[in-house]
Amino acid sequence: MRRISPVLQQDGVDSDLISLIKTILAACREISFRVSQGELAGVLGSTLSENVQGETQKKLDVIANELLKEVILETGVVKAISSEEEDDIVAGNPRGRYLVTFDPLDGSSNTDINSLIGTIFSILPAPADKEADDASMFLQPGTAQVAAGYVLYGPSTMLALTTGKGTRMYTLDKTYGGFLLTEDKVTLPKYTSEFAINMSNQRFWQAPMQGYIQDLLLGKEGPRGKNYNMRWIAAMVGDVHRILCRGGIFAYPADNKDANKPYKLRLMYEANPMSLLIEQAGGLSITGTERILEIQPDDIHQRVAVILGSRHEVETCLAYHQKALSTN
Ligand code: FDP
Repeated sequence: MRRISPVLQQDGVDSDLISLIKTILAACREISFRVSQGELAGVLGSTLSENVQGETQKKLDVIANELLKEVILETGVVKAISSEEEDDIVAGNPRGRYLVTFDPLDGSSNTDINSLIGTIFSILPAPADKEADDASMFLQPGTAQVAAGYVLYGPSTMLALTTGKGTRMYTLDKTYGGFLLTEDKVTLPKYTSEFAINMSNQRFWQAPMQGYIQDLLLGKEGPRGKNYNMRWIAAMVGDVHRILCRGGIFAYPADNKDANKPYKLRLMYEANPMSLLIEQAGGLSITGTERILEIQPDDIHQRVAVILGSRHEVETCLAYHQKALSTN
């Protein structure tokens, strides 16, 4: 079985980028250990970082954020980081070549019930002509990502990673402490009969999404002519992992539950890295009107509608949106 470095070297990935990815993964291994300690995490402390010892009464998402921030900034190759857990960006080395964005613990409400959670990360090139504390550096479309991935803390700890040459999966070998390649070429089936959406929001969705899901629910008797199954892990990282494993469609569409917050998921910390992983595995990722990876961000914390997964199913969902636009 292959370790991660030779695989990335074979893909021609820059050595600084390889060491940055490996540093992120070292932090994720530590997070994996902490997560596995569950309720004991705040009592028993760390295996890796001296600095967070003694501060372990904090919640796991705060601990994960601090671990990642600390080790990433220590690499010297990162100009700034942006985290879902931080209001502002944190400056690093002014000459650093990379920017890192991350959601330290996605699906964090699942921590209380010992269910799936994960760390999502995205790496962008750092513009040389801007100061390290200039947040506008991060406002690059998802197509600019040089790497994206997540580490899923489940019954086993798994990494899904892309550097633009397909999506691969690795499994953490806890006996030797490293990630080993377990799926060389993740390929999404084009067709699916499984969907993931929080159905409790149904009445708040816009008409195209209502129509699309209604037709899935009609099953064999409806226009889609087959029965669909539903899954909802309530952690995007878990739902996307299932889709990378066996196909499906995931949607967190716009809703009018709260007029000030029509979208739930974050572009830079969730939608962009997941969209790259999905597209690199042959799937599609859209908002309903546009390709997510082409969105020009205007704020580091902005939120978007997300519809991603098996190509044919996402295209079908898109057709409902386009039809509504053409009849308006
Ligand atoms: P969470 O708020 O628990 O961090 O990041 C947002 C997210 O989880 C996604 O991971 C998940 O898909 C979604 O929200 C869950 O939303 P619901 O609360 O509507 O189920």
